[in-house]
Amino acid sequence: MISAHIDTFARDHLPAAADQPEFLFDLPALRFPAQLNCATELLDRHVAEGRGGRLCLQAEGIRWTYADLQAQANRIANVLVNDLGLVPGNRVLLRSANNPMLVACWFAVMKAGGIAVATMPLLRAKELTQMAVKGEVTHALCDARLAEELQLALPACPLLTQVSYFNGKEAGLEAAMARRPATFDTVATASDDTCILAFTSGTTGEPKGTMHYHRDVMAICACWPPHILKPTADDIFIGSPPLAFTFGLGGLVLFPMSVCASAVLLEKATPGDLQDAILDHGATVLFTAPTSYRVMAQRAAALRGGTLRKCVSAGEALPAATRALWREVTGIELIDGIGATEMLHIFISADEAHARPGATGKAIPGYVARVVDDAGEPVPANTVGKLAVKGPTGCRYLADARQKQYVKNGWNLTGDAYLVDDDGYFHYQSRTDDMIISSGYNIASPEVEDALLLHPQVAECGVIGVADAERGQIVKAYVVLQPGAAPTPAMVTELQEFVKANVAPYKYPRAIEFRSSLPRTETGKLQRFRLRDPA
Ligand code: 3UK
Repeated sequence: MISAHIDTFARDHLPAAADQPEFLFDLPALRFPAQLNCATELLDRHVAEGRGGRLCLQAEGIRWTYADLQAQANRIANVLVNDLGLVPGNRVLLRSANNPMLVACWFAVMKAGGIAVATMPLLRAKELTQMAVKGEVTHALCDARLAEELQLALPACPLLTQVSYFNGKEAGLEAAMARRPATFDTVATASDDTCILAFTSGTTGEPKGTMHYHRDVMAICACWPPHILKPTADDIFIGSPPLAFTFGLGGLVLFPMSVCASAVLLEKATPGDLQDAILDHGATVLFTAPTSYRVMAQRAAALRGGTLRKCVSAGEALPAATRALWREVTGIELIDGIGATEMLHIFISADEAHARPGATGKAIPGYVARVVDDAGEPVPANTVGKLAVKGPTGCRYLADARQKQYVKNGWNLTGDAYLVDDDGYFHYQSRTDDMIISSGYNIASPEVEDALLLHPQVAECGVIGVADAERGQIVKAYVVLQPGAAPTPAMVTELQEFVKANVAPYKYPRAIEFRSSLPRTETGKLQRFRLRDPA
């Protein structure tokens, strides 16, 4: 395949062939041509085939058609190439809340043959520096309102010399765009040219950069959406995950655009904001995290019988209690799916008709999954082991020794403990390092959390193992109560008895501490390690 990359950094730092996962392209939709640019497929094609007038993106005060987005992306691509000296293969850091300009910048990078390094708005200078240095980032496009942390990072990023700001009071990127034409010849990249360097939201350690090709972007559009989500061109997508989190990029940009639908982008997407925006825009497809569904459920009766028809949960295990609550309040069965930055998007899921409480689902078309022991051998049904998966996408860490931990014998090992039931459904247990061992019993943190969440006074909770002289570890729960509930010793006893009545009594939390909030990543994941070690 003929790479369009002049800057060969990505290709030079791919994991060795032997350390890469096996890739599967069994579905007809996964037979990609040698030359492929995802911007041609997701954006240019719609305009070329006469769909340029269709609505693409909405945000506060903004309505862009596909033709509008293409024109913006083309102007930015011209600025990148002609003003900022970008050559194909260069890495471009993107820093913004979810808004149409961020999407235009992302497509501009794709069109120019660059590699997008999208970063979460809440990241600080230290993390931005780590990513820019590791990715040898040369360019940055940044929302002016988030300039401060990037500017603090720049002195430590000698290669990052070309920075342009948008959405600011001063004429930055927009002024440069106005001087450039709205046409641009999308670079003819190879289908295996890297176009995304996505850093894992990781709960510990140095961030890992995962590399994804143009064909990987199209592969995720060909697998989960048509088989599980089944969207139409009239759907209006909405959600909370940042576009720097591949859950958000897929759910709010790639998937809607793959069917010529539209998306509503929210810079702030608390559960309350989300609910208001769903009603205001008549949104039909919602992407958010399990905790957000739980909080939204309190007011979500207003959504019943409305426009919303599909609700997707990912990022963390979906408690059966949250699935039941959402269905009771809204009448909608949640679509759960496990994805990972390494895999780009969801690989095990179930549509509404096949949803089972407590199970994530089955491997989606295009992927295969199994549960293995420490030697990599499949374990029998109903036995807990490590989740192993293969498909058209997979883990390629940028120059990282941890590649050998994630990929073994061609399988991607996600770090999750799972079991498969007699019907082939995959049941999440915990992260493999979140198993609590107390008096010789294996106890999965999420199982205890699920049991606590069934109690009406529990808003949120996090369960960890703490060292104990007698039992090795004991189960400790951090609990956020619903507004108005009292954090009393009587409540501790009540919650303990409640758990004992719902799961095997040895799993009950011997210690309970009340908190006003729990530590979470920007992607909504509970940071159990911060409960274990607050420093
Ligand atoms: C956990 C889940 C149980 C699991 C992601 C959808 O979360 C995403 O990517 P990350 O790299 O984290 C991956 C890890 O998160 N997880 C995610 N979804 C579920 N656990 N049930 C789920 N439904 O530990 C996994 O290994 O941040 C999710 C799409 C794209 C993504 N990047």
